[in-house]
Amino acid sequence: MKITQQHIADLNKKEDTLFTSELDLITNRFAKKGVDVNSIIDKVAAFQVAIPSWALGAGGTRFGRFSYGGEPATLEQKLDDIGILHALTKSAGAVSLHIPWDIPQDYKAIKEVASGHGIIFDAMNSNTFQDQQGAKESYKHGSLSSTVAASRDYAIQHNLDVIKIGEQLGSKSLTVWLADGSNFPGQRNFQTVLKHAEDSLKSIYAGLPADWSLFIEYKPYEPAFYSTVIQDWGTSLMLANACGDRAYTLVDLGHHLPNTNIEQIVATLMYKGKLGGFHFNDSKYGDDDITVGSIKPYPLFLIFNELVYGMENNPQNPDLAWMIDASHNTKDPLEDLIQSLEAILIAYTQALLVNQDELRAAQQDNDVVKCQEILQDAYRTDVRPILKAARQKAGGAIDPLAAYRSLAVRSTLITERGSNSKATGL
Ligand code: PSV
Ligand code: MN
Repeated sequence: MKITQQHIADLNKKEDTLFTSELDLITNRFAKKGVDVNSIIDKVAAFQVAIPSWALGAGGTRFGRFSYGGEPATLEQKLDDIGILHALTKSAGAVSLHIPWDIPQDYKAIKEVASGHGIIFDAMNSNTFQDQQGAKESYKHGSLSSTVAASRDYAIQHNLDVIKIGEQLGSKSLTVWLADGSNFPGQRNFQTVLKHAEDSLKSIYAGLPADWSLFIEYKPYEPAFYSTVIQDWGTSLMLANACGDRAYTLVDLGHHLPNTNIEQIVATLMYKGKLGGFHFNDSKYGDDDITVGSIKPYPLFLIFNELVYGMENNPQNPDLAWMIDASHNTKDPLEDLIQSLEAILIAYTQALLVNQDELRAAQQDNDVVKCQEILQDAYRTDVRPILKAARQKAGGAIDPLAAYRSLAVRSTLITERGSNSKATGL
């Protein structure tokens, strides 16, 4: 199924144009505070988030997985699904591939499908957390940090192979998430595994093309339950520094212990020019991978407040590779992704509404109450009319979820692909 510009135009015509008067109210209110809503509309329209190739099917847990029906069974179909998301939202113009789940068979054809949808290939993701069929070495006792030298070499080679695949697609970055860790005290020598991880990452970095970046993701626990080799942002930053200038830390919202001040981590990394990638999701307990903004929208806004400050004030930090890293256990994956994209853009827009100069002055005056008022005035603004205007301007649907439902996308996909087709991934 392909959504055409005509579909969008017809649906937008039917959309309630009430939002324009709501938009006028916001524009006038914030103009008085020295904030230009028209320039915010342009920034929001330009914001693009990569969709991971593993997030287009219904996810699951180790206890079970229930397919949603009409799931994309091939990489082409996954790109088609992202094409649907992008046509509706105009904010999903990139895909992040996971290797070996999605190795292209015909590069030329895959690139054509992607460019036909206006999709670029963002960060490539390696997978050294599972043994693949026919694998010559096992990751049972770790990969880049394994006690077994052959397993380390095998994992390094896999990452170099992923780079080769990415080069053929036009990608410019590699994300390494290392699942290595231990389940029992005493099982590993912490210093030895850290040294192995560092040496392996340096070998991968040495094979990185000159215009590529390396993103090092961290996570406190899971799949290992006692220790994880790259458990926190400090370890990730240390390893990135050991590799070189084009190695960065990647922050995944779900990869923190409860109550961690993620906005402060973001600020620290950007100040050092070392925040490279960002994975969006939300959680109640751990790495739950649920819809962005569904549990903790205020912390998400506070994180965006620091991201916006960094984007505007830290030229030493590169443009970020944004990606949604969520699972959709009981929802239509495409509807869930539309909801996540909406939540991301809402938090971004609210952060853009903060008058940074006014905030800086209140901070300087130690007017704590005013600082809070400035932030919460932005956070408590219903910014959805700004999102609608941005999408309309970019040629997307004013209300993407309503458009998705009125175009009966899921039932069309089920008719085209059947109700038993399954997407690869977790
Ligand atoms: C690990 O939990 C992670 O966040 C990494 O980004 C992986 O690549 C992704 O999830 C999918 O397993
Ligand atoms: Mn992630």
